[in-house]
Amino acid sequence: MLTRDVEMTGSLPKELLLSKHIHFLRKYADNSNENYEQLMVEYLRMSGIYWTTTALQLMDSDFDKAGRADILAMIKTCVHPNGGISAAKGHDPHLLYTFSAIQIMVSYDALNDQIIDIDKTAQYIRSLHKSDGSFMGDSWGEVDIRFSFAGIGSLALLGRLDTIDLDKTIDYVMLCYNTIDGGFGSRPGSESHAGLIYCSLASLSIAGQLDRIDADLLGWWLAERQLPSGGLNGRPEKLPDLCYSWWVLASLTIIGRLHWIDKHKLLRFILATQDEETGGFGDRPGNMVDPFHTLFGLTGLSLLSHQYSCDPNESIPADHNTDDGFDYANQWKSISEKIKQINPVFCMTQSVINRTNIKLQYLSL
Ligand code: 3PZ
Ligand code: ZN
Repeated sequence: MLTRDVEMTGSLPKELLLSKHIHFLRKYADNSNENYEQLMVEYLRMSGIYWTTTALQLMDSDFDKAGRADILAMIKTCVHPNGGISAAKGHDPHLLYTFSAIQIMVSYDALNDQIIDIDKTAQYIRSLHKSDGSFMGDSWGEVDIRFSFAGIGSLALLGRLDTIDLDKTIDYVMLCYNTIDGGFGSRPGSESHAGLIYCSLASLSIAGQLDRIDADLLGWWLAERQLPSGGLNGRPEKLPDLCYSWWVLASLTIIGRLHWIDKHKLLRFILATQDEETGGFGDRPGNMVDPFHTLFGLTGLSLLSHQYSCDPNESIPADHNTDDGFDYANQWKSISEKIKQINPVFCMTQSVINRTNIKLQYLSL
């Protein structure tokens, strides 16, 4: 069978370029109102701020206060009378941007700073919940399992999960489950896809219903996403893409099977997607960088390095070329010291999630 993959040749970065990434992201984050307008297209702006600030929080403990006031003021201009939040001022509210805004506010511990009316925003989310348990993204009515996660995740962060019938919501998520590979698609009967698997597992984790899936079958399918380059794809026959490091690794972490992939090979792929000049990460080695892939490069490294530093006795597989310019043992330790722990369900720093009362379920082998 032909494997679609990328070549890992030429001079590719082999170390984490931490200060370059901070510099790259600060161009977006500093003085947010002005720079976000220039650098992040409007229809994505709220999510762009979430990707950028979360990435910075992972690397920089002093980041906190710098852009806080500007960013909270920007969010306030996006809150609609119905409680929904838009990507930018003057745009229509949408569940995805409402979720991004709530994630940003929780990370700044600003839920009670009078930016939103929590009751109204919970009611907005409830208004998008249909009687079959599915979620629409906005009043146009499109249904997708991504919106189920955005709805459940938003309400969990607001402390308002009791606003909806959670069991019914999860029953709908389970309608999108594929018994053939243990994965999930965007709607009932749709093909499995790693991004949608992440959304489904995160929803099941929040609801404490992970026992409804076949974790071994799904873990196997997820581990098969790894290609010879070390990178991961989102479904069979596709090229590797850095953002799948996150969708796949977060999924494997939730089901307690992160060690089913070759983390050393993946480390090499992730580091190779950095841009040595500008900072930031792209989808594949040599490609253009953006804040989205920069966040998911860092979160992938966070999951891998923190799991590794918890288990320092784990050996490097014998088939690893020790001449490849990598000092694996030291790399893992130094990366875990530079990047904070990420929460695999919410994609927010673990210290922020620890401040909340949210209970999450994880499986173990
Ligand atoms: C990217 N979106 O639809 S998007 C996204 N993609 O808003 C943001 N991997 O052209 C950035 N591809 C870059 N900064 C890409 C978010 C997509 C995912 C596209 C992509 C990622 C490969 C082609 C969907 C959460 C939220 C949204 C998505 C997935 C997960 C694009 C294309 C699409 C989009 C934005 C820009 C550069 C950044
Ligand atoms: Zn991608």
